[in-house]
Amino acid sequence: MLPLPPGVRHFPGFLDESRQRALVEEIRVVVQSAPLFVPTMPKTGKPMSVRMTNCGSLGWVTDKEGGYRYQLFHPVTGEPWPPIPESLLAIWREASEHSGPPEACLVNFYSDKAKMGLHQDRDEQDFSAPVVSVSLGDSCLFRIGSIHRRDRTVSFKLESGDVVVLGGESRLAFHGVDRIYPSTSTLLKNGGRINLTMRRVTRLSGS
Ligand SMILES: O=C(O)CCC(=O)C(=O)O
Ligand SMILES: [Mn+2]
Repeated sequence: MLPLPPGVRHFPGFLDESRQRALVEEIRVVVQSAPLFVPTMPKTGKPMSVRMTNCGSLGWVTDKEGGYRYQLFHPVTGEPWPPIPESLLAIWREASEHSGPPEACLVNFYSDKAKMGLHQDRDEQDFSAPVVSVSLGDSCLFRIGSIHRRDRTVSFKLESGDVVVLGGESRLAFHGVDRIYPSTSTLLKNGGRINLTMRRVTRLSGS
């Protein structure tokens, strides 16, 4: 495989099985109060193939009218997002090398056919903090390039328990998920993949 772009760190098996199982239970609790919703693309209103929700003080949402944004409340229930579970905050502390805590954790659920097109994470005000992403359940093919959409990309598999950090030069790198490999994990009873993406949104005061 080609080397990873500078600023991308991949930690295969960062979470052992018992940490993965505990995390799935915590995400179930999050989803009970903040149900998965179908995000839609700005302007066209085309539904994305993933379903999503959030935890944290801010949550990332998108719809036809409002486009990509962070907001304080769930777009369907109108309720504030539930807090980020302590076990996820611990992963951030272990992997981010950043002093401030994450403010948002996007929860993406991929069924067998879901994918995510090449995009940048750039709706945050603070790009000094990395994006820390956790994979649970079925494996996927992840792709990442540079800050220019047309540059060469490298692809690699993400498996359950893997953590990826996008920081430094790659904080704004284009990335996406090309496919899910169904039935490659038994972690989730009904299959599929969960991705948890933690981000800082606002600048830390004093920095
Ligand atoms: O599912 C993944 O591994 C990536 C998700 C992602 O890039 C995002 O939600 O912005
Ligand atoms: Mn992303």
